Amino acid sequence: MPSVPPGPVPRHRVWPAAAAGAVAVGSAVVLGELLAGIFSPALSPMTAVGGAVIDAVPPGMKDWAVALFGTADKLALLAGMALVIAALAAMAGIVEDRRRFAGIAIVGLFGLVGLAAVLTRAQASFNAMALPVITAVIAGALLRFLIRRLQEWTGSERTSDTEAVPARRRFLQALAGGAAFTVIGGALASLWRGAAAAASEARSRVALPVPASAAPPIPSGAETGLDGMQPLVTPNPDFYRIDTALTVPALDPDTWVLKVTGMVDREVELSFADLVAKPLIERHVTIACVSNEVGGDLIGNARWLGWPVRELLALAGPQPGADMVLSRSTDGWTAGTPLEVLTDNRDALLAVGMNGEPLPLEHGFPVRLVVPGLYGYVSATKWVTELKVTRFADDAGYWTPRGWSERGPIKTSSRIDVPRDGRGVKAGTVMFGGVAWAQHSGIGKVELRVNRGAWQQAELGEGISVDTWYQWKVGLELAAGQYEVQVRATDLTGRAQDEQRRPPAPDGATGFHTIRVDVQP
Ligand SMILES: Nc1nc2c(c(=O)[nH]1)N[C@H]1C(S)=C(S)[C@@H](COP(=O)(O)O)O[C@H]1N2
Ligand SMILES: [Mo]
Repeated sequence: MPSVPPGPVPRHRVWPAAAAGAVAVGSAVVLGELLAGIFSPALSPMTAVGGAVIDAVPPGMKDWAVALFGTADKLALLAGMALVIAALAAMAGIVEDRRRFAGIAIVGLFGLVGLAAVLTRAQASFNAMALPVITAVIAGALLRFLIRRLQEWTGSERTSDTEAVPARRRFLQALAGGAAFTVIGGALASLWRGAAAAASEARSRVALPVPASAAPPIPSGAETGLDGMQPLVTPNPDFYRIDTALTVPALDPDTWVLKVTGMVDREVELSFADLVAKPLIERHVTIACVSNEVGGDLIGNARWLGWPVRELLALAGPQPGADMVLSRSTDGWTAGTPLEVLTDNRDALLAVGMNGEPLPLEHGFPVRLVVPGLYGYVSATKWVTELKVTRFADDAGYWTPRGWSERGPIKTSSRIDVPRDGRGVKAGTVMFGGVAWAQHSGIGKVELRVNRGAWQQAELGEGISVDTWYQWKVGLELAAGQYEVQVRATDLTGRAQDEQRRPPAPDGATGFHTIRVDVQP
């Protein structure tokens, strides 16, 4: 790099330095918003900062803003934030050009403000905290890069004529690239944000009906009460999320329709209003992902409100020969479910509610399928818009041609949650606890063994139903030392969980969850 002779900063460098600051910070903020759009709208740093601003301004000023901008008040706030950020970023550019790291310090302050805003939000999570940090780090790096290019250009202008023109071009190219990313990415991010905001708004207007058949009450003996156990009913924000959707689909319940097509006597169309007017039932069902490793956490239990799928299928009248329902999501994703499972007496639901709320956007708003006993990839279609009655011989769900089995009944399994793997505990009676599941058959018993010794029966919590997981606990007498502890579940028909270790592909992992326990004197 050519050395820069000392002297006053030339006036013509102020504007390019300001532009470099604005472009660096703009690109990083846009990247943060795009990442939020991809992972979850709830992670958006701009939304967190905006929310904190709304909470902080005095009520009088809020009224004034609403009076001035009407329903565009949120948009006005975002535009205002963008202006303030651009101004501070331009300043950071100018400052960084004069004094190395001074502008980066300003950018770091931005990151801290974003982080503080996230921490004031209700859904503050580790992931949400990562985004402002990533944004600030990238902004700082881009700022340094652009200012370096700028200084190479202005430096070379004073030292060599031949270097100045290419150096200028390099700076302007980097600047233009960043500006283009900011504008195009920003437009994309605001489109996503608009769609997600509209869907959230529509969701907040949904009033779920009272179920015609309420969920059976949770038995008092269902929870073991052991410290460190996962909640028996998984709260929505903690529920695992798996899907192929790059951005969360944003559907409008007012225009949503579900079509029943294919091998049926009559095609049926169902609107959201039609659906919620049906006699809905509410049930606890534990759903699981086929990718869940033994001992993994891609499983959750919720109280789902919905209409039995068999009632809808009965209206359409499946034709003889049909053996599969291909459910399709608005984004084209599909699952192939045996027709039999959707027409037998189990509570397979077209669900609209999750734990007393409309489905969260990430979990399929406005309507998804929930089928007790089957892995999600062959049953739990979110944002569902079509049920095609067909045959396994003619159609296949999304994952089947990609190496996963055509059929995916959930395998009986169990997990040790207390103590955590590798954790040290005190010698004496060591309490163990966890969950076990055999959806639609129910759990009959859970046993533990230490260092491959004899199986010892655990105390089994009362199940909510055969379609949910069961909690269990047991105290074992252990002297100081290192132990390997394994768990095994047996369903109500007497079938024990498969001992053979197999990976998740092609139809679900098997083997015993095994933990190490370090017992201290
Ligand atoms: N539209 C759509 N629905 C989908 C999927 C998907 O990729 N797209 N994935 C399925 C899989 S593999 C699982 S395990 C469950 C997960 O549901 P959850 O994200 O609500 O926990 O959704 C199912 N429904
Ligand atoms: Mo899954």
